[in-house]
Amino acid sequence: GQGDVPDAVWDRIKDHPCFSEEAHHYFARMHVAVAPACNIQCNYCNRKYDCANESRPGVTSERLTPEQAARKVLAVAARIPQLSVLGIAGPGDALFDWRRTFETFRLVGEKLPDLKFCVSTNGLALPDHVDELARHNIDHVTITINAIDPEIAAGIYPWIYFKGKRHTGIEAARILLDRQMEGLERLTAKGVLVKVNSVLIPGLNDAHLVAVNQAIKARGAFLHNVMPLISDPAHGTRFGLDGVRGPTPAEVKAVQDSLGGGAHLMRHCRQCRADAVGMLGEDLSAEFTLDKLPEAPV
Ligand code: CLF
Ligand code: SF4
Repeated sequence: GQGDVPDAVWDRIKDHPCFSEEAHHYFARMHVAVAPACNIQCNYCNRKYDCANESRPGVTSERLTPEQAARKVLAVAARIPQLSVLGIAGPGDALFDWRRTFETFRLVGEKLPDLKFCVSTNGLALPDHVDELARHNIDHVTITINAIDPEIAAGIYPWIYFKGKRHTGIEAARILLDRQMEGLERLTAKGVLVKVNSVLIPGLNDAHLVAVNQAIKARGAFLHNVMPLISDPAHGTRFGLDGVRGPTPAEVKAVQDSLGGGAHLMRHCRQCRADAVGMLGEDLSAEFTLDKLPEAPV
């Protein structure tokens, strides 16, 4: 093992570039942008671009069908031997349009049984898919949890779309937070390794992330990744957060340091786009656009 990580867990993270800082020097991940739709609205999201929870906002990924995505994964795996993980992280929510996500994993799994699968979600639909995630052998899941207090969450999420109905305000926040916690508890009860991403939004949740860290640790989260809000007016309106700036690197570090006793911290996140390909911090996605893929049937 490594540090205070038991050997049995180390075996499950040692080739995952996000779950192990060590692994990111040796292993590559790729994302396929098969999940265009989202079931919530984050105030910091500009829907024209990728899900800002897991991905660098402000870039538009090429939307793929599951078949196109599988072709792309085969092409990348043939060219990048360090590829160890396939993640689905948007551009919307990976579990809202869940059929596309699981069909992609099914197609890829038939050809590349050793590739690890990874999912990132806002958590609203998560409790409905815990068993399906287990069936696809998905051992790594990320939930974006920006708050555990509905009052704070209501300032981050103006609405959610849940069971055919739109909810707003505190009611929406309560439903979302309950579903996130339920999903986290049920995944960790099954032994799945869960990472929690929190977007640090100065003035909104910066002082609150200590409480988030404690709550997720108590429910068995394996890692906590505090990522900065990327605010760039060039990327258009973030409708609820006018005037809110992104934190400085020093502010991010101060919050991370304040979480010392909580869940393990991830400090090497590169806020990848929803179609990223390569080592973390490297992006070869331009080499694998659809027009460049071989037509091989899958
Ligand atoms: Fe992708 Fe996310 Fe899986 Fe990694 S990214 S779905 S856990 S395989 Fe990694 Fe990229 Fe940070 Fe995400 S560096 S944005 S944490
Ligand atoms: Fe945007 Fe992602 Fe939030 Fe959905 S979950 S609104 S895609 S940032």
